[in-house]
Amino acid sequence: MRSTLQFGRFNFPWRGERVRARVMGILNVTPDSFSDGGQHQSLEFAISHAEQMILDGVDIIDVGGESSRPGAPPLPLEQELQRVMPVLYALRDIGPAISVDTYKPEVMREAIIAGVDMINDINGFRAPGAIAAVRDSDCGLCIMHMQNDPRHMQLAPSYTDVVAEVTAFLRERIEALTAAGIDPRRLCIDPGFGFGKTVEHNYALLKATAQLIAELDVPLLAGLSRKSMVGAVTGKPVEQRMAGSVGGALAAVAQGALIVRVHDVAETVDALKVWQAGTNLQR
Ligand code: 7PJ
Repeated sequence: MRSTLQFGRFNFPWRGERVRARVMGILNVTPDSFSDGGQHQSLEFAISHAEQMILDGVDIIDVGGESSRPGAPPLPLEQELQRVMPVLYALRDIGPAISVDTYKPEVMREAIIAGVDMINDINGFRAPGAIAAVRDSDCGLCIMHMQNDPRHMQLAPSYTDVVAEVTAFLRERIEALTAAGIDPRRLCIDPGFGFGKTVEHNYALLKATAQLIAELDVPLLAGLSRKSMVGAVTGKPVEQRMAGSVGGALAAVAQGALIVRVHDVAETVDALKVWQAGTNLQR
């Protein structure tokens, strides 16, 4: 029975007694995430943000150059490389595992050369060349479900049975990756909250966390930090969704999620520590 996620320099047990939920901190290197642009300034900002996340107890730093907010236009390859690569090289040996949030095979290849531990693909490695780009590395692969593309995904999300359809999609992608010779221990899955889903779809999927893990036999990453599904339940705008996001992370972990992808690392780490100390629940 597979029970360890093996990715790059790291191994995370995800089933059995030694399991500890892990925190992936979001590091956006989009121009709107710092004041007035400039390559040097953005690198300094990224490094100091990463250093703070390390103090806060982060396990994985997820570096992303392209905004995948609903309606966002795609970012040209050269710009994505210019934003992301200096940050990946700067952070590679800083301590925690390093992940890159990209769906472009060219960025995947460069990131692997830079030594990242995980490729986090919102497109589930569906781009032509994506599987070939990651196959011969040892990095982890996060397979996310998305209906449609970021520009169109929230226009009219539609499913007959969202849990069944997301499960079938993820199963097909796991099969495509393993058929290419990729070790299944490198894989994790993600239902893709907010990516072509209504609030009802998102909560149906969150409630199905344990079922997804059981059916697909792969560890699960949940990313709902500050998303509209949190706003829908709390009635809070994005800048007031921290506590709601921590609540959602705990809901996912309580149902067996291994990794939670968050903006608020310190608060999530504290919540998980107390959660872990106060429960005998086992995966
Ligand atoms: C996710 C992601 C997510 C994974 C983004 C945002 C939008 N990668 N990248 N899962 N979301 N694996 O953070 O609000 O949910 S970008």
